[in-house]
Amino acid sequence: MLTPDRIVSTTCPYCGVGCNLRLHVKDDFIYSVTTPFDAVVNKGNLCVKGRFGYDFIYHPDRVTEPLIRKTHQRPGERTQAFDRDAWRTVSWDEALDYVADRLVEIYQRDGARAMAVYCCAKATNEENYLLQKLFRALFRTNNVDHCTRLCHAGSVVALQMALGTSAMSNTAAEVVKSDCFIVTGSNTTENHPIIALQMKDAVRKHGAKLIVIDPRRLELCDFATLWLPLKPGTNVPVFTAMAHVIVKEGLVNRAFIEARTEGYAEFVRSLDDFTPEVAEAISGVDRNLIVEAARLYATARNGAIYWGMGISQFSNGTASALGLIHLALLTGHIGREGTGLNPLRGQNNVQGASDAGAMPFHFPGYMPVDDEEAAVQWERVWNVEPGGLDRARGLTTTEILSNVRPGGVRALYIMGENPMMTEPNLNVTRHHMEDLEFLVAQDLFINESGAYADVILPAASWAEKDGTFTNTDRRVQRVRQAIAPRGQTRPDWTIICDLAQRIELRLGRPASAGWSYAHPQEVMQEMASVVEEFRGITYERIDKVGLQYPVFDASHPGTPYLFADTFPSGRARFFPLEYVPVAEEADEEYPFILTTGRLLEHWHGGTMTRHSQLDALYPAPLVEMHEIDAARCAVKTGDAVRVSSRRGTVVLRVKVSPKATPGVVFIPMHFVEAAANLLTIDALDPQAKIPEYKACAVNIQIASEDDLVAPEAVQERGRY
Ligand SMILES: Nc1nc2c(c(=O)[nH]1)N[C@H]1C(S)=C(S)[C@@H](COP(=O)(O)OP(=O)(O)OC[C@H]3O[C@@H](n4cnc5c(=O)[nH]c(N)nc54)[C@H](O)[C@@H]3O)O[C@H]1N2
Ligand SMILES: Nc1nc2c(c(=O)[nH]1)N[C@H]1C(S)=C(S)[C@@H](COP(=O)(O)OP(=O)(O)OC[C@H]3O[C@@H](n4cnc5c(=O)[nH]c(N)nc54)[C@H](O)[C@@H]3O)O[C@H]1N2
Ligand code: SF4
Ligand SMILES: [Mo]
Repeated sequence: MLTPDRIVSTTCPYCGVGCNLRLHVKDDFIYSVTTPFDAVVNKGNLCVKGRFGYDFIYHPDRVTEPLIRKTHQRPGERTQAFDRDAWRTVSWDEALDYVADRLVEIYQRDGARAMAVYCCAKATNEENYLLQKLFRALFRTNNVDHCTRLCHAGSVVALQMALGTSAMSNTAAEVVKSDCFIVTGSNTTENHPIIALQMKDAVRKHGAKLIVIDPRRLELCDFATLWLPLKPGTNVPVFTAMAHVIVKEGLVNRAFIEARTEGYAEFVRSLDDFTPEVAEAISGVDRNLIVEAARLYATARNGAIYWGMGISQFSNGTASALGLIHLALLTGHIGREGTGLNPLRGQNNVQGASDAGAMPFHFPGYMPVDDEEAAVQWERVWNVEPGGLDRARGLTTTEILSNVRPGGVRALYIMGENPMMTEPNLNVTRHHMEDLEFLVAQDLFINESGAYADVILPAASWAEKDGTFTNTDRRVQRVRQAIAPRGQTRPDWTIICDLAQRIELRLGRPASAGWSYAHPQEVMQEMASVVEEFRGITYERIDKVGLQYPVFDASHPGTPYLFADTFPSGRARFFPLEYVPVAEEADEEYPFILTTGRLLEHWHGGTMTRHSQLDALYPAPLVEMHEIDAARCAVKTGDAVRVSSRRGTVVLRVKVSPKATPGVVFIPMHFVEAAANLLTIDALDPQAKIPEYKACAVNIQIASEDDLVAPEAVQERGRY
């Protein structure tokens, strides 16, 4: 057995569960990862990514020096460059001076609306706080967003409308206190594996009843009392028919509705159209299953709802989430242990990046940008003259790219995101990227988006820096440096502060003390000085165990579940819903519905996991099909097929899968050699602006082996 030089306690960089990791380090090298049995979130368990997926930090493709593109790229002429010969290695001073010069030049010429930034749900709270501060305080723009827009935006808008706040209401581990819980639009086993373990415990050891509502036959169906296999995009009629049953059969919690909600009478009138029969006709789910599910959830002592992307990633995503919220409000299954409305947050720090203000409508702490009092408070803290901060809402992630044009967005700064893999309809996204005047990518690798950049700023990974992440149940946890940053890489927060000082100088603003922090701890203190919910969070208090915000003062113990007595909006609100179908239905020409999503072993655009030993576990993309559909296309497992939508084409192999339902095929989003987002549609939810990743129409044709491409070939071609 190797004796480690040190064992460093930190938080997993992958998903929102936020498992504790112990990194075993010898000679500045991480050689093993463990976790203790008493770790509060994960109790000795880790999934394959947390245990084995850290080795991307040592991959030879990692960028370890600042790079500037050799050729000057004009708008419309931008190309992808993965080949290092296309880049010049430069010093940090040269790189940061160049970035500051170009950003300031564009800002002084075209103003605040030309500037935009993508923050990063992989980076720390402190780093996201600083990056939004830079763009708000120095470039006076609210064009600040991040991948939350592509993720739970529909849930966030719905929860804000109905309850006045948007985070998960309860702690995931409380599922063992539920006697009935619904899991819908969440492939929890693969995407929140440790929470899935707790869900299985709830069923097996605590006798809870599980209802799965999902078009695919997920692993959790093996544990479920009921599985409702609905057609993609038909959440609203299914959930609203459940509400119909609950009201009609008198299973509502009258006392709760009267004391804590509004809009009930009008909502009840709107239910007439949503009978189980109507829902069956639209969704394909047997009406009896809908009735049974409604009864099971409504008559539980403690009922809980967990959901994921199968709710929010639709052009009717906000309505879908409202449909779930109504179920909790009708039954009063909220405000107690083992109940609640629980959108499972995806990235390790998407909750934290949102809290820290990486969003176009909100300052840190969800203080609205158009609220005068909020703006004044931040002006004071950020050394901005009165009236200096922009009071208008900024552009969202999806709108930032679609507004790239003369007179619109000209400069984009991306810290750790990969739109050229993760935004919908990549053949259009590509043109927006090409049309930028200036692009900076701050990342661990040159990913598919960074390949378009003028400058690459090499960032230190989570194992090479200090800070905090906030997990899905609002727990703020420490991230600790275990090893020295590789090569010249630097933690994001130091890059941002260094750049901000150079920008201040060029803007002719007096150099302020606002950008010199000795440690991320001071950044957290600055944020907590304004945001009440964080006021009681200090690095000292979260040294061993994280705290769940709100933490109002130094002695406040944190908040495992919300809404015990009241909602932030006072009363919670019902909203009568309409059913709006998905933008593109299957037809003769495109007879299958494509749904996209994730695999246990991989992460989004693959930048981290495909540079890890995890890649060997699932090395190539597969399209999952039901056996009936495979027979219809005359293909079997292993055959190459061409999958096409109205927007693009990919070639990959077939996997006939017991998870698939007839008529619906599944392609994971992780593989550049068959990028699922070449096919997806860019229809947006009108309120949340989230794209419809979960349904578009495709056709499937037999392809030849020669049509399959390797990931390296895609990069060499510079196109996909
Ligand atoms: N291994 C791994 N884990 C991850 C990630 C990763 O990339 N890899 N990403 C993280 C992130 S950022 C996120 S947001 C989460 C996402 O976690 P999930 O929400 O579990 O993600 P998806 O794989 O997109 O699965 C969505 C589910 O919705 C179902 N679905 C599709 N259409 C409908 C519908 O109309 N109605 C209903 N009710 N369900 C539908 C799909 O069948 C699927 O089971 O995962 C996080 N965890
Ligand atoms: N078809 C389809 N598309 C989808 C989805 C879907 O279900 N289907 N889901 C959507 C969802 S829910 C999400 S959340 C988005 C995710 O979309 P993105 O956020 O664009 O995807 P990631 O691949 O997670 O990008 C993270 C990047 O951060 C870098 N990185 C990691 N750690 C650090 C760090 O500490 N500092 C810096 N600077 N960089 C770092 C990684 O190398 C990587 O390049 O994708 C969306 N796109
Ligand atoms: S469940 Fe999520 S946080 Fe836990 S080890 Fe796996 S990826 Fe990391
Ligand atoms: Mo996400």
